[in-house]
Amino acid sequence: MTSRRSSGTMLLVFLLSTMTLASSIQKVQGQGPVPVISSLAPDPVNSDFEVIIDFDATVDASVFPLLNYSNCDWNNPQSVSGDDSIWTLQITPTTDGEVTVQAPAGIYQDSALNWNSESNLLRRTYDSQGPVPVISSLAPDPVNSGFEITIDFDKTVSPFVFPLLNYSNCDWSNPQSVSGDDSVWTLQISPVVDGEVMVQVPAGIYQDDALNWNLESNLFSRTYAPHDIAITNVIPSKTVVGQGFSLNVNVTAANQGDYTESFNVTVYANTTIIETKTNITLTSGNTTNITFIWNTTGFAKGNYTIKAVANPLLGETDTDDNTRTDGWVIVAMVGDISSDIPGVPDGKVDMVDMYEVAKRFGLNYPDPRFVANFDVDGDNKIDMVDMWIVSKEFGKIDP
Ligand SMILES: [Ca+2]
Ligand SMILES: [Ca+2]
Ligand SMILES: [Ca+2]
Ligand SMILES: [Ca+2]
Repeated sequence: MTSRRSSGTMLLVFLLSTMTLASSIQKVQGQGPVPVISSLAPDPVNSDFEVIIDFDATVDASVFPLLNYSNCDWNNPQSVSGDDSIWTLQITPTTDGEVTVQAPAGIYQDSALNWNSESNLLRRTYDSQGPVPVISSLAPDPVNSGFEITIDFDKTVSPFVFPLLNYSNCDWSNPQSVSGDDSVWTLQISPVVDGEVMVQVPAGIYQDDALNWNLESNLFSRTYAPHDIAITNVIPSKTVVGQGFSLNVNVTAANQGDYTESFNVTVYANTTIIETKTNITLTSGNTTNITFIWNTTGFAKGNYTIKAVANPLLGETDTDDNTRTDGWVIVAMVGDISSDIPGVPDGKVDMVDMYEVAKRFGLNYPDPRFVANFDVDGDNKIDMVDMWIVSKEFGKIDP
């Protein structure tokens, strides 16, 4: 009996403890459903987007007006699970900024009549505006040389955007990122010719984080007004000169820039300076003729190439045209002014040379028949003096 009563007590204890356990399980199962809101939309987002609400229990559409939401409207709830526990909802953001959606606690019950607890807070940043790049420069206007511009793209970009720029009357080079996030860059601009230089970032060449395409930038412009002197002509007055005599080198300089300039011009025979003229003043757009005198005393006989150089101006970028090499002069034995090839000395003073002077005897510059080579002393007259100089040397052969 004792043992039977005893086993009956143990059964009771077992049953009681089982009931207690069942009661505690019942309490866990008695917690309300926990809704979860998610979305496949990127963050930031630039348009309407869909959210998925897993209610964790069957609900009907009457639950939606009870949602908490900010900076948006919702519409079109669609049940996407057979038991109406999972729904989708279209969210239409109102203004740029944070959009939130949340299911509050206590708006529906599960089959055991437990009220739901609140969902997670779904957040998205709504950004509907494309970035607006801004181009600026510290360069003055007008500008007289190459200059730097700064482009604030307002978003991170890579160098691939640069070939997509719109630009006119210039080249660009050397893009450099100057902000840690690659949103601000500098670029070197090299104007081509006088006048307006323009640079613009066109719309639609890069996107922000919300995948909005950029808008076009301001139209950046500068007037390129360069300092630019050029030597446009170098003409020696003769191609043959007796050693020790003089000739003229006529140089034409042009001011192709936009400012009155003062500059120096040097004329060379090969690499030897013939003469430098300083402080030549020339107004914008004008030209001037400058006569240099080359006294050939001390120059070895031979063929000389004539070159004129205008010193580059401060800030001048087109310097190639400051040097012009044009024409040549033979410094020859006095009296040797021609040969079988007219006007080319042959190292002999003979009848050919005499004849060239005699044939033009009495002609004075600027008679079109006047030939400077045969005006031996360079006084612009072919006369007895020239005849005399040649005849005095008659028969000489250059050693
Ligand atoms: Ca030029
Ligand atoms: Ca120049
Ligand atoms: Ca000769
Ligand atoms: Ca003469």
